[in-house]
Amino acid sequence: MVHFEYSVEKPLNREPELSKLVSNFITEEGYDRNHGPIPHLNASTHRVSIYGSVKNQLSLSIDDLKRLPQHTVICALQCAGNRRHTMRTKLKEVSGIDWFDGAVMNCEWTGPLLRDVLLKSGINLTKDRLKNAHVAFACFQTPCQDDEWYGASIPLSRALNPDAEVILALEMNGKELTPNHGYPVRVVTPGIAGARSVKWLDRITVQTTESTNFYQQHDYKILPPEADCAEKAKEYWSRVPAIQDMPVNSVIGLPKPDSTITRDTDGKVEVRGYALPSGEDGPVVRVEVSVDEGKTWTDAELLGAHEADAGVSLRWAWCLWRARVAIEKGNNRRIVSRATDKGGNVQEKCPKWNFRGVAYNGYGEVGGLEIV
Ligand SMILES: Nc1nc2c(c(=O)[nH]1)N[C@H]1C(S)=C(S)[C@@H](COP(=O)(O)O)O[C@H]1N2
Ligand SMILES: [Mo]
Repeated sequence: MVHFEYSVEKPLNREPELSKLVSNFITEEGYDRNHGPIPHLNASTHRVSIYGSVKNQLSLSIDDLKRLPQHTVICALQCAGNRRHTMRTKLKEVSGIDWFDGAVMNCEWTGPLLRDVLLKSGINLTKDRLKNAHVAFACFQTPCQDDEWYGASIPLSRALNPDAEVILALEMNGKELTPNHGYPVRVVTPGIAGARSVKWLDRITVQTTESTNFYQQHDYKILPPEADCAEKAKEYWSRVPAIQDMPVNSVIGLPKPDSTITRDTDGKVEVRGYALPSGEDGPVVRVEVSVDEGKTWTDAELLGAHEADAGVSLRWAWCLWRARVAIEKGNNRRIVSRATDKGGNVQEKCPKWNFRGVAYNGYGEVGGLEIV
């Protein structure tokens, strides 16, 4: 069930209900994040050009992309603004859409590796320029709220690394992309903020600098706390790096906040959620839950075993988890969670405030529980 009715007129931004989101390893109904209207493109005429510091410029049709070796990756795609609501309410007001914890989806994406497309073009850069080069993605199909087009870039070295599994996705969960999610082709950058996974992709450019687009230069950056208003932020945009890798994170999806929970006969309640690794450091290896604000922790069961048994790499995926924790009866009880990934990154209690409220990864939390 996909709603297109308002999607073509104004940016569609919405997230699914959290308890539903954490009930399936593969997300069928994910969030939508758009900085402009949603174009409905014709796959038979659409082309992606490969441009910039390449040996041969290319213009590839969707059929050309389908003829390249196809690669499938399961990865979480997360908006850098995910959990902004928590930063806003816990720390201080921030600027941006009031995302709760559902601006993330875990999907199976299929398409050619960006690496293969770049190698087909050939990179035309000397070794020393290669090091800091970027590969930029552009969509010119619709104007955005803050720029005439949508664009982003990632380090070229990441795109050329076969292990990084950056792909030009033609399919999501075994079906062609929907218009909302970038039909007929979008970039998928595992481990990297969703803002770089450009939808309705028109052009790929190998270049020695980052994308000049507004959303790379003046948004999606973790500004220092001194930059506490739009005016002060101005002097920081050019000095602060664009967000690439997302930080380790976990969120509690069940029980729901402000709900009444009946304990099992052993005095325990079930807690469920998702956890995300940091950038390239996945998978998540541990999730812990605490009913006493982090004084003591109980290990959660990680629910990825089935996928891992099936030989699926969980390096870029989220991890769904479940714990049964002993908790005393009472009002206004709170439960928190924290994740650790394979790289040893441990979720912190609370990150520093930043003006745009991006990359919030404080402990997962649920409050206002009445335990009976
Ligand atoms: N062309 C284009 N690509 C885009 C965007 C956009 O507005 N236009 N939004 C970006 C952002 S900020 C995110 S978080 C993801 C959201 O992808 P989704 O709408 O498929 O969930 O797409 C990215 N790619
Ligand atoms: Mo985003």
